[in-house]
Amino acid sequence: MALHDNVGVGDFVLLDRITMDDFIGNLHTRFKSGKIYTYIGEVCVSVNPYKTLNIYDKDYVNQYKGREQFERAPHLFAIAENAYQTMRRAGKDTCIMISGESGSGKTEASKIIMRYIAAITNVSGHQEVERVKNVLLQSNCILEGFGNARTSRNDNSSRFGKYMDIQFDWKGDPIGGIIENYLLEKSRVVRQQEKERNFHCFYQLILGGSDDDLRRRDLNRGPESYNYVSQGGITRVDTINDRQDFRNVNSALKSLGVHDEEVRTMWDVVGAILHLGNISFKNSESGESTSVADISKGAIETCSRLLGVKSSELRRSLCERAIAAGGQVVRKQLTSEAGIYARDALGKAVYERLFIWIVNRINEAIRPVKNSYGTEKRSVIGVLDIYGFEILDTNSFEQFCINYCNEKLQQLFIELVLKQEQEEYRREGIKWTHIDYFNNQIICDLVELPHKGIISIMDEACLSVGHITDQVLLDAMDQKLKGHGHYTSRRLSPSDKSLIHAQDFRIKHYAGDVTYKIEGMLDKNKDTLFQDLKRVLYQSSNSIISSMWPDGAQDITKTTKRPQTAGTIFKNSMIALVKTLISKEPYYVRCIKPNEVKSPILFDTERVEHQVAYLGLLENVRVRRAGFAHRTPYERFVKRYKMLSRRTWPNPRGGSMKDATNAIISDLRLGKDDAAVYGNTKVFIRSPQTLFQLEKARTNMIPGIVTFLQKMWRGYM
Ligand code: AD9
Ligand code: MG
Repeated sequence: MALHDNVGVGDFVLLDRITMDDFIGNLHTRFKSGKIYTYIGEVCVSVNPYKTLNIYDKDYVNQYKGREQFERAPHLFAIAENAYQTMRRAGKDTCIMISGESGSGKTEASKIIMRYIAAITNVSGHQEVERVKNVLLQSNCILEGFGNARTSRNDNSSRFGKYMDIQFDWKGDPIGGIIENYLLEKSRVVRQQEKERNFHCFYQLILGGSDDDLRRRDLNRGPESYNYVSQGGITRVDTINDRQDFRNVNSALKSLGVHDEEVRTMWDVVGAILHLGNISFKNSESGESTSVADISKGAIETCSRLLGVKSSELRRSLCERAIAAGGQVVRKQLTSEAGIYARDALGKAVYERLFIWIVNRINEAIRPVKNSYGTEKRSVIGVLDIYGFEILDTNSFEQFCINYCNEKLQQLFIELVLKQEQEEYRREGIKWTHIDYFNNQIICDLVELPHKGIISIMDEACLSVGHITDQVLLDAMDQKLKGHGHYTSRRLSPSDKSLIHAQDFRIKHYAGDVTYKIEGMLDKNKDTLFQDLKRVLYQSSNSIISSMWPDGAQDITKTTKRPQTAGTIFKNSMIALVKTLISKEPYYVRCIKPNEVKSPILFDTERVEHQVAYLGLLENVRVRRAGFAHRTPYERFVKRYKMLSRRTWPNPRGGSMKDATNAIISDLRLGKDDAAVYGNTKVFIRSPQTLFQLEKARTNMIPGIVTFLQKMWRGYM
């Protein structure tokens, strides 16, 4: 049986004691022998093996296809199979939520799940379904090219959140999908920390583009020569083949049906950003205005050409700012500092719009073709691969959003796991015992409540007139949040030595304390791009680029509604995501990173403990167990153990399956009378020992049964 693959226990609910040490011990034992998956009931805990395991091929697919979860060793395939079967049998929408910190294996898990679903569907070899499957799989490499980057923690770190619905027809074959993306970390386009890179696509173009590709974009130097892609001091990564990836992305784009002209534009935008980053400014003699420095002449020309805009216009919108005053447009000269700010804001915005355009373009390619009635019932399996909880040396607006996202998902996890369990007990007519669980609603509220939450306070500051600084924002937060158990700052806790800077504030997250830097928060939340720059791009002679900037058409002398802040947009997208997830039958994969050095052998107990704690895995086992180690439908129980009682072997004599189960358990005299509790459709077994005894008895019986069957067969022959 799957739960006994002889290496630790395959399901944490079977542990004798649910302590941190026992939990970690089991995880470690299994990791050492390459068993990276372990269940907590229907939740799959996965430890990143940091090596290629031979457990995903066709043979493995066949082992899991059509099987029940507990029939085979724990595996992601079983979770995918569960979600697929629930979707098919019950016609329910399902979703698989993959969580864990950066580098724990979420994206790999999501791809393994997608590949499994592709492998088990379309048995009739329908051509259109084959195309859809191919497109769904291929979309990954494009999204990774433009949305992933090397960070200090993961060579292929996803810098955006992704939720993908795979849609199925009534036969259970994929007919399309839709991707939702969340908050791309666009600040990376213009700034990278030490040992980190910009998004992969920049290096793919420079290192993989043909002579023609490079000549067209005046890219005649190595990545080291471009300011936007060389700040981290690392441009090549051992585990990444940018040259090959450039080819893969282009061929994936082709198989999605993206036109040549669109592909050319995508790479033109990437090239334009590379040149944009090389534009520098110098102040005028008086020091008040700026002009694009002479050395940048080539850069601005090429950048403009690639974006299809007039270089004089681009130059002007980087050196001046148009302000509406009394129905008139007044032009104000910018300082060189402000010029750099405008340049970087432009680089970030151009890249973000390109990324959104790409996601939309992929969605167009995977949108299901309507059947002739346009009404076909569809079911979906959603796969969520979103950034994990992050504590970096310096935490800014991005980490604040990412960690808030993880709070929301943890909250959902608690609600759904508890709810699912309680419902099961109610259905089965069994008494529920209360389990203590840390409820993180209070932290979600701290971030998102109207008026009192941090996002609201930030928005108020952004919308105020006058000179509002980050310090003013921090003062407002201190004032409104003083006394909140999960918020503090240097001023509120002067004796706290861990709050080093006066401009720091700290949130006590469910996963740990994170100190955020207030500097830059207002700016990132406001996320302004001057209207001049939008207008220049809207007027691009390249219609694809122009289509990315519909808001550039606005007349700046007309007052328009202020655009929503980045924080509010993110908050709303999280609320929408939770709504989508809650409407589906959930399955979970909880990913764990065994060490910080990408080693396939090192198991850093302290780091793993921390993750187990904040993922709430021990509580998860306790809830799942709530007094019972195992539960199984009567039919399945009898099928497996019927040889253990004369009353049920070879077949139960009359009575219900519940009676037969009772007969087996009482004939074996499995300890106390309350070893098992009988629900409406399932038997609930109290202790792991009882289950082990059953299994042992079964194993002992098997040789006898084999002899019995052999004799019987001989009798026939
Ligand atoms: V991040 O939050 O996007 O920074 P992820 O997505 O959790 O992170 P990812 O899936 O990218 O992590 O895994 C990191 C690396 O671990 C991969 O590039 C692989 O080298 C390695 N990995 C992860 N899972 C597996 C696996 N099942 N088998 C082999 C794996 N290697
Ligand atoms: Mg990832």
